[in-house]
Amino acid sequence: MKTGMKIVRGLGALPRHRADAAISIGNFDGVHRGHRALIRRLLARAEAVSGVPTVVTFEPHPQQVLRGAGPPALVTPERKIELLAATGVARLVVLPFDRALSLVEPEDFVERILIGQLRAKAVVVGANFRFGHFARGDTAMLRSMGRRLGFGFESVKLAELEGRRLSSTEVRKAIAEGDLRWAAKALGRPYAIHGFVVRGAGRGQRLLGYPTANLEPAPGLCLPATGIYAGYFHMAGSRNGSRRMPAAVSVGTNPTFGDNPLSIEAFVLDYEGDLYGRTAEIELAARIRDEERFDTPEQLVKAIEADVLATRRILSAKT
Ligand code: RBF
Ligand code: MG
Repeated sequence: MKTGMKIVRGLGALPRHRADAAISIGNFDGVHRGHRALIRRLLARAEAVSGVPTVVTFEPHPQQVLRGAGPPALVTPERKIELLAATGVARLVVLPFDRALSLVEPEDFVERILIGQLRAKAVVVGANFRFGHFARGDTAMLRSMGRRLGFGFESVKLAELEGRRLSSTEVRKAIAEGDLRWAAKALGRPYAIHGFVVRGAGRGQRLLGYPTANLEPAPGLCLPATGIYAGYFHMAGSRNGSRRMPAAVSVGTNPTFGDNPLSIEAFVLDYEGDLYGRTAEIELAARIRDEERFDTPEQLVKAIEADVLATRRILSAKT
């Protein structure tokens, strides 16, 4: 993974003698294949204008400020930074999004921030990009302002993947519907829920013989439809580095045992040991079935046995 991307929080933190820039602006939630295609165009334009390839993003998500809630996130802020750094972007400018910024007219945003502060010589955005007060700014405005004020402009068409638009919104929808296969294709990696392993009911171990690691997800993350999935349990920072292990994953309320809060649980294949208290990720590769209410724990055990076989089959077909 390429490192060395400089993170600049707020315009006040920009270097005093700053170089010209080629800029992409957006939320980049998930850093999916469409984002990476856009960033490849950014890198090409940056080269052409000898500018620093720069991504400008907002925190919190503008909808958080404008509507009181942003969309569920596809990655944690830390992971987004790692993924962006891996694309070869040299600088990430994180602008705090607040009321005042939401009121800036799009022409002022271009003149004061993109040109005045960031010295934009090229701007590359997705075709659906909107910005400025009332989201009045669009690609047509950027193109004509570029001609007038002397920066290059390129808009990148939104791609489709298997008849579905390649956008963060569609990836969120796919995850919420349980279509983790499409989500993985769109992201270029399986969707991963980042979190912390907490103590569960203990029933898996005691009653079923299938102990599960219960994941408390990081706040704001997109959660999949309830159901049983094939995936991986990935624990960070163990003594022997990070480990990625096949897992059969349940997302649901364990209806066989009455009313329970939603839990995200991984039965980690071929592993014995304690996973409590760890930071971990559960990667979801594909959905196996709906969660069911069984009459007896024995029936559930039979179903889990079949899920484990299905998990091995699905995961081995992928590698
Ligand atoms: N619980 C259910 O009530 N219905 C299910 O269909 C179900 N399927 C599961 C499949 C797998 C692979 C795993 C690991 C768990 C499943 N569970 C299911 C959750 C189970 O009830 C839970 O792990 C224990 O009750 C311990 O919390
Ligand atoms: Mg458990």
